[in-house]
Amino acid sequence: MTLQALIFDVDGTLADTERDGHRLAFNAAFREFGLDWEWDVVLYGELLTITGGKERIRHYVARYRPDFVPPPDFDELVAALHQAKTRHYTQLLATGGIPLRPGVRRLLEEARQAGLSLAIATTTTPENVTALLRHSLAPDAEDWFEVIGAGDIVSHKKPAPDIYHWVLEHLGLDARACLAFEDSENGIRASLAAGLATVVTVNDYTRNHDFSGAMAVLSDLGEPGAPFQLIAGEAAGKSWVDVALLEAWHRRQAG
Ligand code: XBP
Ligand code: MG
Repeated sequence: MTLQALIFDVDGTLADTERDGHRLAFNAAFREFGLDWEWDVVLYGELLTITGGKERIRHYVARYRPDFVPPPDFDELVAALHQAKTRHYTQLLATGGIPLRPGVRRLLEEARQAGLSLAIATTTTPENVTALLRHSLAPDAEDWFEVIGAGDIVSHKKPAPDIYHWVLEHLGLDARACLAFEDSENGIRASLAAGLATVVTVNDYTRNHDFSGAMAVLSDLGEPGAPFQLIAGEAAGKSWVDVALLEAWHRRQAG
């Protein structure tokens, strides 16, 4: 089976959006609502084990704020907080706040030229994906992706495989014709459970995660003149990820 599509996670994979993006937007929303909640860099790393912003807020209240008595309309409060967070986050992206990770633009462009389909599988809110693609990749970048699976369209977020199943179904492809790109343990658990060979690029929040089962674990996708570091797996002697390396990985996975 030939390689036909690449499926990308967003947060932490396309761009380092968590520490100086989502985290700041959550804090801005809390301030806007007069709450004294402040997620510092270390605490946010712990909170990232819970995927999804609304789920993360609920987890924080349950685990870290025993003093907070949830009002009867807590569900609405969480929804409103999360809407404000999305507004702050997309505003930050609109000012060009967050660049793509090394090699991402180059690989996406090369893959398109090679005729591979591109897709996205993420737990983040659809507006966040659109804003990142538009402002950090290209004004028309949404059109580069055949399928964008995001947020609440599935009821179980990563590490459940549901979002990957949804994307594969909409691509009309078997998992064996695709490669996934992830940055976190929850992410690779989801992609592997959907039967996808997965390439991992780590970041500061995820470098100590368990990436058992990954095709390769890299510092980043690398660029000519700025090689990746190979953390686990095999990379055919290459120092940046290109379509030829993806095809080699894909052949190896097919056995
Ligand atoms: C990472 C996440 C997201 C974001 C916040 O998603 O867990 O929840 O931190 O997004 P992925 P929302 O790596 O799968 O893209 O607040 O919009 O839920
Ligand atoms: Mg991620």
